[in-house]
Amino acid sequence: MTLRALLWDVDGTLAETERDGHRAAFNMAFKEFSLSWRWDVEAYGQLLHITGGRERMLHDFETRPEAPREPVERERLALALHRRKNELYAQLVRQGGIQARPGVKRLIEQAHQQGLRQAIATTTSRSNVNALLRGMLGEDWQRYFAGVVCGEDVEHKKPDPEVYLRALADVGVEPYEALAMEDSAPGLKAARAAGVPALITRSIYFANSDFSGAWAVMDDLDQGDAQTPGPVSLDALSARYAASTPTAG
Ligand code: XBP
Ligand code: MG
Repeated sequence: MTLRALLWDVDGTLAETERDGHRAAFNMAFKEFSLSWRWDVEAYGQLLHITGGRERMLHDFETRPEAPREPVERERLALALHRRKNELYAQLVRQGGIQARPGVKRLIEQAHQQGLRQAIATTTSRSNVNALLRGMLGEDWQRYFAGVVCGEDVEHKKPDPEVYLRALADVGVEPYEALAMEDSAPGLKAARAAGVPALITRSIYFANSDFSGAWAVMDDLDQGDAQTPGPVSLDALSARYAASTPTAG
């Protein structure tokens, strides 16, 4: 197999955005809306199996006597909270609170220089991707990516493969010519269902998840693994990819 494209997840993969980014911003929004509940670090980890911030809140409302009873009201509240949460998240990111994970910028840069196609394949909102990538790669961050597929662009979020199928179409390669860069179990499931091998870099919230079926599992791109010791370069990844079979993912 020849590696021709990298498809990047955002939350947990490009940066540790969940615990001190999204979670903190959700709690700030709850407070602003005079809601009594907060999501602590552990509880948020449990809630992460619901992908999509709005969907996550709607799920959590089920357990909150304070939440509106009518479905329409619940939707309205979730939408308003989510909008505000994303503004607060962007502020946190702009303040410099969230850094790229080790090796991420190096690999994006190398892939760009060597002419690989790259896309973003995420469940998060476009405004969040914009805020994060501007800080990480600069004002013209879009030049690195042939496609940016976000939560708003799909009918079904991860673990559904839709986001990966769209990203593949954007980069114009076959699933067995791409590598999904992921951190989570729902992300791995989505990539595999699209036929794309996945390299997992374990993030805080998915440190102990079962990643069987992944193409590779690393702590991060500076550390690598036994087969590809860090710092992981694009050349090393391409060589490993060339030696694997389409079913290896
Ligand atoms: C990320 C998500 C998102 C973020 C919050 O999953 O599930 O919901 O937690 O972003 P992945 P929004 O990394 O697999 O894409 O509030 O914008 O949904
Ligand atoms: Mg992720």
